[in-house]
Amino acid sequence: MSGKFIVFEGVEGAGKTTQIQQTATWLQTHCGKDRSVIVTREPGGTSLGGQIRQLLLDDPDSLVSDRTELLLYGADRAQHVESLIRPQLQLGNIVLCDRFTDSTIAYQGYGRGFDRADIDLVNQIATGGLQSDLTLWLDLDVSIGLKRVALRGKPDRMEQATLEFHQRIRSGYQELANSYANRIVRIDADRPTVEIQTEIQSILMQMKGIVTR
Ligand code: T5A
Repeated sequence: MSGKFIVFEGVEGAGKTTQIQQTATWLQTHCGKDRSVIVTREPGGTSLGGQIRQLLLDDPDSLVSDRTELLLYGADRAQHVESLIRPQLQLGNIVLCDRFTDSTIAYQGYGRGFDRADIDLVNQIATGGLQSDLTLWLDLDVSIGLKRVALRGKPDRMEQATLEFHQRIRSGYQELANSYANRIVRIDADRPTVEIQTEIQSILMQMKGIVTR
């Protein structure tokens, strides 16, 4: 597989969507004419995934059991990897993905309390072993992130969970970053967007096989 797979992670409102869009615009003019930059997300990166996303997030009052939630995120990922991410990487393209396997470890593992072995099994089935080449973890105090998303209106099913739930998720990301320091890079997300974007570009410029000019 000759493409590059770059994932953006973080708590609610950390600024992933904002940064991924700016990164894509910048990368498209710096990664070479023969490659495309693909922006996608989980859940909801495919047509089937869009329907799974609705089931998972849209109705804040829907009763989705924790096990069902875990498997729906896994199902969304399986479809995403097979029908979009892997084919794009095989074409040599750069895939920028808003959330991937670390979200399941952080949210369903640290957040909901599932055993790591169960999470790893779901992730393994869904991805067939595909991992990111680089994960940019936008680290932000959860109360700041939740305030940002609250300004957008009614919270979705995950956003309305307790502060403690979101704090466990942030701790989970910290532990993941400690364990996989070669793959996960922490970025302080409590800064102006332009500063964060400058740091991301600088990280990508140092990464082999991304920037050609
Ligand atoms: N989930 C997902 C799981 O539980 N398990 C899984 O396996 C997976 C894959 C996805 C939900 O699903 C959960 C996690 C989530 O709860 P989502 O709607 O995709 O739902 O949620 P998020 O990925 O969290 O997306 P958000 O839009 O909520 O947050 P972003 O993308 O991190 O933030 P962004 O860029 O949209 O910014 C939010 C607001 O903050 C402002 C923006 O303008 C925007 O208004 N902002 C800033 N403000 C000040 N300073 C900055 N630096 C700012 N950057 C952005």
